[in-house]
Amino acid sequence: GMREVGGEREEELGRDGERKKTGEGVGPVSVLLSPLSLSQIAERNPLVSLGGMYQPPSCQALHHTALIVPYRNRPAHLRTLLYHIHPFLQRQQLHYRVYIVHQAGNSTFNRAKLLNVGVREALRDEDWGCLFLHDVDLLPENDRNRYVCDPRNPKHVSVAMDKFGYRLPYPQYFGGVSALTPDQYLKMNGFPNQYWGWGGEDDDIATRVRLCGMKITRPPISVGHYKMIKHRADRGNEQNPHRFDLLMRTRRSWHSDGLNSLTYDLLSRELQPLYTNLSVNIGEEP
Ligand code: UD2
Ligand code: MN
Repeated sequence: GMREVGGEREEELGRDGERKKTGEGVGPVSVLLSPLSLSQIAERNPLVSLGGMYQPPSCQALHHTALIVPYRNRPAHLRTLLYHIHPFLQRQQLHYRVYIVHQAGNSTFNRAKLLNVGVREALRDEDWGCLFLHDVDLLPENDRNRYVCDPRNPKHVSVAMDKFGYRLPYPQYFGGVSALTPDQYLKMNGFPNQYWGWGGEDDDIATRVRLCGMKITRPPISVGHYKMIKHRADRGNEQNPHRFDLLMRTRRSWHSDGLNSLTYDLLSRELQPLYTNLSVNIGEEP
């Protein structure tokens, strides 16, 4: 997005919505800010293996999804996402792995560049059929929201968030959660690396989709329901004052700025019980 939705305060999500144990077709699910520690969450997910990987034990998964999360300094949100998303993905019987792409250091946050790093690193591990690019603070509320790709077109998934009154804020909106096959991602030269700070990068991505001849698909509003954990603006992710200028140049820049111009230093790759942590130095705004 380009404009901020103002005045959010930090507060707990509502009452405990302890959900049903079994998965099939339960429809809407409720979410809560996780009171559990990482090790308690890991205990509850015994089938998740080191690095945050899962394969259904009694069938051959049809879908192979990498969940990629741009991240810095949101420990409570990360715990809540993991608490919620592991059971959610297991109910879908996917083969999946969770990647946290951690921007090391204090340079201005760069969400889209972190996503590029996550994709490149994830594809070193496996031939993923689907890349799910996911904000840390968004929790899917409906089990019918399948974390698989549309083979024809990039999919924007978080179409109905509580913070926007469960509607799309504007037609080209592409923020939050999206899903692309590696082919779709390569075709658009990945995401822009030049957006430092808050805003604009998602609109650039939506423009790229169009410029390279694809269309954005979306699930029905009732399926693409998400709760965003309320939060303040982060230090180090101030509104990007260049975003409007950058957006006017997308048509000219997308060929040369993206996956083909991506540089970074991978500082570490740690296999945690619930996720693979990629700590990366992505440099700073020139
Ligand atoms: C909106 C979009 C988001 C992105 C952003 C503009 C929604 C739901 N999401 O999010 O996709 O387009 O606007 O850049 O509308 N993060 C950290 N640490 C930080 C800063 C950011 O981990 O210090 C990550 C985290 O995954 C977070 C995401 O970046 O969810 C987006 O940042 P945000 O949540 O502060 O921005 P928001 O909610 O306005
Ligand atoms: Mn957010």
